Amino acid sequence: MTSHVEETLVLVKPDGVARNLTGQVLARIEAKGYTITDLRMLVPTREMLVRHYEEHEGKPFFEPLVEFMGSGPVVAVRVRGQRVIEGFRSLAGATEPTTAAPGTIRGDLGRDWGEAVQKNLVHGSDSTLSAERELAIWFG
Ligand code: IDP
Ligand code: MG
Repeated sequence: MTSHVEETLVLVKPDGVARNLTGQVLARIEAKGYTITDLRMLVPTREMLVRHYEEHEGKPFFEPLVEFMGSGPVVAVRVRGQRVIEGFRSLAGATEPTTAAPGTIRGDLGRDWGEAVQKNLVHGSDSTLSAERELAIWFG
């Protein structure tokens, strides 16, 4: 069997930190069996966020997204495991918390607040390329 041990970037977004859900997110990652290999809390700069979300530049939710992500502390987590990139995306659930499946972080803990940006508690890298790029932004 092929080994795909890899690392992903997880962010507990400002809504997750403000709602005191950081522990629950970390607990779900650990309970699943993945390993947290680095972690930091910071208020990201606009420059970091524009780089992080470069694929979304020009979309109607881009400015609200950057503003929201810079509105308070974020917990950045480096997570390691076999197929963890795909595995954490599955734990996080769909982008829209209203329809994210129950059992997922977004489905269990999130909801729509009627704002220009979906506040959905967590970010997870979506590919090995994104993970490497994003980990460099958040952990240098
Ligand atoms: P993902 O976080 O599930 O990978 P992306 O499409 O990469 O979703 O979008 C990045 C973030 O931008 C989402 O997590 C969400 O906070 C926000 N977002 C994405 N699409 C929309 C939208 O259509 N309306 C409002 N906010 C959105
Ligand atoms: Mg994404």
